[in-house]
Amino acid sequence: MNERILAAGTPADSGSGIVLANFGRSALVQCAAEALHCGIRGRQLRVVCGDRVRWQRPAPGGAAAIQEVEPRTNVLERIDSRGQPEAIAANIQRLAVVIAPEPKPDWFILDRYLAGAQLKEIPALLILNKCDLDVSAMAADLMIYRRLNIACHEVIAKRTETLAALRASIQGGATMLVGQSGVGKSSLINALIPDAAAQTSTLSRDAEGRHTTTTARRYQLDERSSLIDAPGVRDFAPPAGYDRAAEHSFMEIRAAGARCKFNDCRHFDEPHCAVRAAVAAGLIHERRYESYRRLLRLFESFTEKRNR
Ligand SMILES: Nc1nc2c(ncn2[C@@H]2O[C@H](COP(=O)(O)OP(=O)(O)OP(=O)(O)O)[C@@H](O)[C@H]2O)c(=O)[nH]1
Ligand SMILES: [Mg+2]
Ligand SMILES: [Zn+2]
Repeated sequence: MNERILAAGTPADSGSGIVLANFGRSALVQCAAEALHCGIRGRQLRVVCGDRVRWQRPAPGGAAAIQEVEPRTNVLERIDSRGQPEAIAANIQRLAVVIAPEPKPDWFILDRYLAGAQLKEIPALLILNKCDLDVSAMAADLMIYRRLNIACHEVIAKRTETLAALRASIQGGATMLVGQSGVGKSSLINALIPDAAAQTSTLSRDAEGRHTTTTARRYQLDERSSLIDAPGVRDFAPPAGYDRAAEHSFMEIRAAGARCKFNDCRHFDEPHCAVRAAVAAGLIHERRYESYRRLLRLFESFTEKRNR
């Protein structure tokens, strides 16, 4: 927080704060009670939502610029089109993947978000929003995640009385809401934080005039807790980063994989593969196995490109 007490009308010349939103070469930084627009020093320095930063005014009364980013406890990353990791948000306590009956769920996106969290050891939970609509078609798929011990909160954003258990589970630290566009991430944040709309400056409207979120944005829930609203996605994949990342992304495949005959088994067509045996026996769900195969193929395609 801001070390200097601000005398009325005199802007402090340095301080620290948390990045609320990043706009490329500038960012909105929460410092004590005020949100400050800051530039970013140099060309190398990159900041993301949730970063703790120090800022300074190079000239007295001039524009503030972020000088350095404090070490991150973790960072959620996605893979870009060249296979490089791109940071989305930092210092996250938990990742909440929001799904809804409408838009129709893409379970592979859900699996890849869970994979991204698993790779960074960030605890994950599911939020099934829009339970005022017919959710019966989702029951079988949701059972897969319940069996993996991933909590799933069934809510209706517009009815705050449905949000009590969810609210209790996001106490302490930052919870990042991710998922397809239109599932209701921003609606949930507005319901959980009544003054979130007042904190908002990054909502934009698309061609049909709908509000849609364009950059990750952090909101204060209470003294100890915050929520990060993320833009909706058409696709998401975590970066590989290290050997066997695909296997490490799927907890049940990693567990079964320990019993494969070969240490370097990819669980594709190798003989005596315990993972394929578990899929055949119905112990690992086929769709999760397919998610694993797709992610492994994606990682391998980037490795092949690099080695070419
Ligand atoms: N029926 C119903 N509609 C909801 C509920 N929650 C949100 N909606 C509607 O779903 C639409 C999308 O909501 P948003 O909160 O903008 O969704 P989002 O996930 O933030 O979307 P992006 O910012 O594009 O990623 C809006 O028209 C909301 O009114 C709900 O619980 N039930
Ligand atoms: Mg939104
Ligand atoms: Zn195997």
